[in-house]
Amino acid sequence: MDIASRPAEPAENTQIADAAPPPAAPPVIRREDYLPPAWLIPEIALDFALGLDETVVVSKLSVRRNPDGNGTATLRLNGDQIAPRAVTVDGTALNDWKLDGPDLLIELAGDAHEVAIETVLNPAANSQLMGLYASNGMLCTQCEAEGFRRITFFPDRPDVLSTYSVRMSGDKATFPILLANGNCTAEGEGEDGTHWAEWHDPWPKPSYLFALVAGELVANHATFTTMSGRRVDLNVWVRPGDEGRTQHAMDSLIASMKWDEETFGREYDLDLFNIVAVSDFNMGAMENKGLNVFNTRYVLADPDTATDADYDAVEGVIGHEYFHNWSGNRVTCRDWFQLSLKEGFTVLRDQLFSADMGSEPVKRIEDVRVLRIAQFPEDSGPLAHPIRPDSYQEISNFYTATVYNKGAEVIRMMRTMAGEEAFRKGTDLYFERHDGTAATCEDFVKAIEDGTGLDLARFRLWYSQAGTPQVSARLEHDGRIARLALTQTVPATPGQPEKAPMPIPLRIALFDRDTGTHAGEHLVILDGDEGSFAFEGFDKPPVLSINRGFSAPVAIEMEREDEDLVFLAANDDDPFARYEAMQSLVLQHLVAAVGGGLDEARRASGRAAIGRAMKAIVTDPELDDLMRGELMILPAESYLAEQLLVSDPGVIHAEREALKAWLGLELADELKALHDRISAVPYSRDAAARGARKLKTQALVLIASGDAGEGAARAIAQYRKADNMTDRQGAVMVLAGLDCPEREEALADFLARYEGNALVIDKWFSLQAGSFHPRVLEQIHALAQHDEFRMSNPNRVRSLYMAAAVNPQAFHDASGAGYAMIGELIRKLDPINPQTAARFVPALGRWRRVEPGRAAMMRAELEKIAAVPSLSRDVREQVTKSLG
Ligand code: 0A1
Ligand code: ZN
Repeated sequence: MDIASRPAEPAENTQIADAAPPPAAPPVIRREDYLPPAWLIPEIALDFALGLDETVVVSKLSVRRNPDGNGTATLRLNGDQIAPRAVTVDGTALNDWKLDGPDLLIELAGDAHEVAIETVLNPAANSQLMGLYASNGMLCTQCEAEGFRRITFFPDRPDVLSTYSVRMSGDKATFPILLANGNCTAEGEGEDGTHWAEWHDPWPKPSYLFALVAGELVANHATFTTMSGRRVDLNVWVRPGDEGRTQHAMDSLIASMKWDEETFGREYDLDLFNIVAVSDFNMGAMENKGLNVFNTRYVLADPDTATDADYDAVEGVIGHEYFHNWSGNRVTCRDWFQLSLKEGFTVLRDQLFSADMGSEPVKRIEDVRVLRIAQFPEDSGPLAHPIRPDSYQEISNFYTATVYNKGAEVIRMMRTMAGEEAFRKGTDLYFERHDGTAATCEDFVKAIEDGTGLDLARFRLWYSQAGTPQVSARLEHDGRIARLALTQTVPATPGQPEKAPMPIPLRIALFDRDTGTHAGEHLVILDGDEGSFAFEGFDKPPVLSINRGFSAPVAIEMEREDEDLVFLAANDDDPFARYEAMQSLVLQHLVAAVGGGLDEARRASGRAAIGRAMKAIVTDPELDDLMRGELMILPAESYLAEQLLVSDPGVIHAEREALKAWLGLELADELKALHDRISAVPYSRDAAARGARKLKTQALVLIASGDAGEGAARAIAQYRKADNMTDRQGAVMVLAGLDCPEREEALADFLARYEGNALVIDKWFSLQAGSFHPRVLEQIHALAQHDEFRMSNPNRVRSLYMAAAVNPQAFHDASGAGYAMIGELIRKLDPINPQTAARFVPALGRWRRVEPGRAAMMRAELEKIAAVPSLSRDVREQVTKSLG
């Protein structure tokens, strides 16, 4: 594609770019440059005089020379947008401290000193939501990864572990509840309506796990008795009025604590565990020691306001944060390059937990879908990085699907190769060896190697190489032997042009076409560029079921007859493989259609095969409805785009929508019968009723695709009759995409009904921004002007703009207006909240994989962002890499 021949940029941008000197590139931090800290801080005492507009912080550090450090006399304390108001060393005021950029440098003569520093903060003005900030009248902190340095000067790196004592005081009416890590050791009344509390955390921790919360909060309280008989007080703290929506979070916490004891032998280690829900939060939640801070989204749930998917997300995130107490807190990371050490492992743990709490196959399918939608594109784009990156400019940009979800897949492969029991030996050894320390990914692999007996020498490549391996498979039949030939290639990624082959564990089975059964599953490990595996005892060519359970995070390439895929979709005893067969069947058809390679006859036969398979799924009496719902989901447009080097998102969208419409008409009777049957199932939280609800909306989507009138009539009926959010949201989702009067009725009612409920208003925004309505872009622009829209609240920004950025119809509008909208958002949001702004860049960054006309417009938007001189480090890194 010839980008140079594009029309010139608008004049104003050229002027900005010409007038200002090019912005300095942020420094690159490299993994290979790691050095142990020169100074350690075994203890820290923090005193906070709290106020929303002014909080004074006095920090007292016991500073000790690190015998393993480089011996320098200079103590470097990181800072970020703070200034020292006073500094003392061993009680004497210091006047000759130096600032090096944002950092404070203090020269120390001996090996042990007491350093005290005073800083003043304005939490109400902290729109980045990092460090200490005000949210909805309360104060809270977010320190991971580098937020602590926005509170006080400190060696803000995860390998400096300290014991924290915290005192806080403030107006009792404004801050009736005062919380920090660990246990409350004393509290009392002060003068003029103030009060104070002291907290002590006996477990040494890095600064990123520090937390403080102060405000008007109410608790759902319970207790948990650990396996060794210790009683733990549990609280879920929320704003008054929200307490009725906390029981599911509490139940999930108790279930997590029990599960971690039973599954990983991990016991909780404090007498108190607090969870606080805040409405302004950049991410999902944070595992601060003994004081988890959560986005309200992952705490509050009741049937009237939360969907079944929301319930599952609450359970998963509560589990995730709780599991961090061991995989993250007791054993933390040596440096941020090791982030996947805690995140990959903890995601695996939360996935296994959720699988045990609900349906294992359905959970596996959901996890793979997320990986394919979020991680595969990352791995094949300009921001691709290994699960253990080698360098970064802004660490916030590395909280990615690669580090989290691919990280979990990599550990899952070790578990698959070792078996559950041996894997547990490995994790026990890991916790035992590294408890109380800051460890590396290498430490983890070594412990698994030693504990399981596996040889993971080559497997370590999964930590250092980016890119999704492509495995091509061929099955040959000769005499009584079936021979599986496999080859792998790992695609080149930025900075990694050459790749070595990696060990890929593939669970496979060979099915007899006549009986629909197989003689047992095999685990084959493709360890080199090529491998050949022979299986005896087949008189006829068997049907291959490969990468069962998605045993490896790879893309399988294989020419398959439609009839084999229809066979597997109907017969495979591995539920994931059944889903996969259905996905492949549809994918194969749509890829051919998008590529223009289908004549009418092949289009008709392809559709007929899909229709047959779908009909079998819709009507199979053996299937439970939760699983049926999974099997009915068509591959996402972004996953379809992944199959092609360069694609036209407009054609992908049109072809996929056309297939949905065809299915809706072809299976109209079956779908209507299904919708009628499941509409009669009463609300309950059991699996059968949840399955029915999931299916209700799936059926509705296809019915509406085939016949908009029938869809609208059924959707509004479902909306009016709904006694829960799953049904209500599903109906609004379908209506939001239709041009009909019922749409306006439902949207207006939904808004009025949930006035004042921020999480549900978020849904109202995202349902509209995510719709395939013909005028969706216009609607999004209008929503941005709505009274309820707030640029300062990340949940609201995401509900409108992330929904738009992942909506192919809005984002890839042929006019380029979708790209311009996201570009403008990034420029406007960056000065307010750079972390959230940077999360929108990857959507534009995929321009190389898009047809030339749109690609030029996407690139132009990135250039326009790059021309802003005051860009944050977060956005600058992402934009530069995306253009590079
Ligand atoms: N460790 C958290 C994720 C997290 C990271 C950074 C944050 O800063 C805004 C917040 C949360 C987790 O994995 O849950
Ligand atoms: Zn995490």
